[in-house]
Amino acid sequence: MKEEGSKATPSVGVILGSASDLPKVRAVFETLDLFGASYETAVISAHRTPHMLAEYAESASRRGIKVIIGAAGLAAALPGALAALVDIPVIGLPLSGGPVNGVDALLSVADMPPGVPVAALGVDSAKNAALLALRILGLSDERIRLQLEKTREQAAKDVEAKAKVLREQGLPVWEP
Ligand code: RP5
Repeated sequence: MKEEGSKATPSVGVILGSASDLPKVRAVFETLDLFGASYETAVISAHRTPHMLAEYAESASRRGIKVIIGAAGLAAALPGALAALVDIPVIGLPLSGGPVNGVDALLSVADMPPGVPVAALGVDSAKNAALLALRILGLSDERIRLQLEKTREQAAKDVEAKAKVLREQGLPVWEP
């Protein structure tokens, strides 16, 4: 095993089942960056590199990674296999592609046996995967919690601003 050195442990592990998943996972990195959350990433396949997966699970637990996002397509065993080996919260991000376009990945991530929980996201819901990870970090990080609060408030304002179009179209808009 390679020496991991004295680098500070990042908060989030973002694990991709394949390098080909990167375009669909990009929003995870962008969202974590927006919040200044620290993360590390790797390509680890539950089926093709199972030993590396076990090694990563052990390393993440030992170093104190706080939450893991596992993103994979097809028969997406990655998040579940990680969850089987750690007590860290694991977020499963099923990815589209293949003959049934992500339904296989969605079911593989969602239908975990009792005792091995994975927080299953929607297909390609990369932004939500990051936001859920941030909410977990926000439990013990006041800066992130406050930034999440602001983001939620801004989202409400954005909806209101966009809804103006109904009034502009002369429609009878209900007001609270
Ligand atoms: C899954 O198989 C990966 O997560 C990816 O979505 C899919 C195809 O992988 P590649 O053949 O492109 O490496 O395990």
